[in-house]
Amino acid sequence: MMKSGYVSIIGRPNTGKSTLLNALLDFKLSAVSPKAQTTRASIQGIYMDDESQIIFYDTPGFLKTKNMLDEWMLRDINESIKSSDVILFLYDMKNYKEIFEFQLSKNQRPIAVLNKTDRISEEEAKMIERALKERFDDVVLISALNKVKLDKLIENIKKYLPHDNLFYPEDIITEKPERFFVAEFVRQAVFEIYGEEVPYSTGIIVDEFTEKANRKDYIRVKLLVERDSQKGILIGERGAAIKEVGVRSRKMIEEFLGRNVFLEIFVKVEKGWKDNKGLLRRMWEQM
Ligand SMILES: Nc1nc2c(ncn2[C@@H]2O[C@H](COP(=O)(O)OP(=O)(O)OP(=O)(O)O)[C@@H](O)[C@H]2O)c(=O)[nH]1
Ligand SMILES: [Mg+2]
Repeated sequence: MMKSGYVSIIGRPNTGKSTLLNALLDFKLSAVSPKAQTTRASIQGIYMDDESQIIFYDTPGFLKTKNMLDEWMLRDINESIKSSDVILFLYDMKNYKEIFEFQLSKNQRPIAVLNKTDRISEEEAKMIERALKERFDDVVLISALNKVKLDKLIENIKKYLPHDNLFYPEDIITEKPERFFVAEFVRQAVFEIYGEEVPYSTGIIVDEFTEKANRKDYIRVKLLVERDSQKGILIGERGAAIKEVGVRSRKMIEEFLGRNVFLEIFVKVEKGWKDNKGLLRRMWEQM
């Protein structure tokens, strides 16, 4: 009988949650970058094999909240947890001692997942595994980047899938709207191209996404920054930097959609957008 269930991937920024989702789906769905807090909203990805359908949520890495954007992200994490049957607590070698404060109900199963095992020795891995086993019944050691032991993780999750019906058609990989992925890939490009500060100050709004018969889709994206200086950095000398954002994100968007698009990107200074309810709502609506 087919089994199914919902699984949240929870953890500190940069522990590899989005890398894990992409690896499990064998599809680039979620933005990945070496910088912390790349993911801003939960991303749903649907895994399917002969025995099961697993709906994964990749969530934003959680930190202390400093503004309304952070609070909305935390709310998003909690929403994902609430609707999940299994919670993967993703650790790396730096933060495995940490105890997360999320409350689970008694029919929700936690699984501790140590990621990035390719970066540590076997002895270190064993030591961390023992430490995690004191707090968790289920501990799995993986490398999301190298796709090592993901089958073991899936096996472990399958023990706890509670439902015996399928929630989604077999060939679907996500239910998120295409708009969402446009924003996601533009953000990935912004994280790739700029230094430490600017990516965190940049908000992304997909202003327009129109499909055109016999022509390329038209997509207009607005990048919000907090200060004029950031606008200057985003645009770059003679517009070179923003052009690069366009080139890279268009490539990812086209790969995802499987068709060509016409992408225009604008930059606007919007002081305090991270605390602006109307703008945050617009960002969340595209999700
Ligand atoms: N060596 C190694 N690096 C990894 C592994 N998994 C992820 N990474 C790297 O860790 C960095 C962060 O990965 P992400 O997947 O963006 O991490 P995240 O947890 O989604 O981060 P946020 O969205 O910011 O919370 C990237 O540079 C990844 O390539 C792994 O198994 N081994
Ligand atoms: Mg992420």
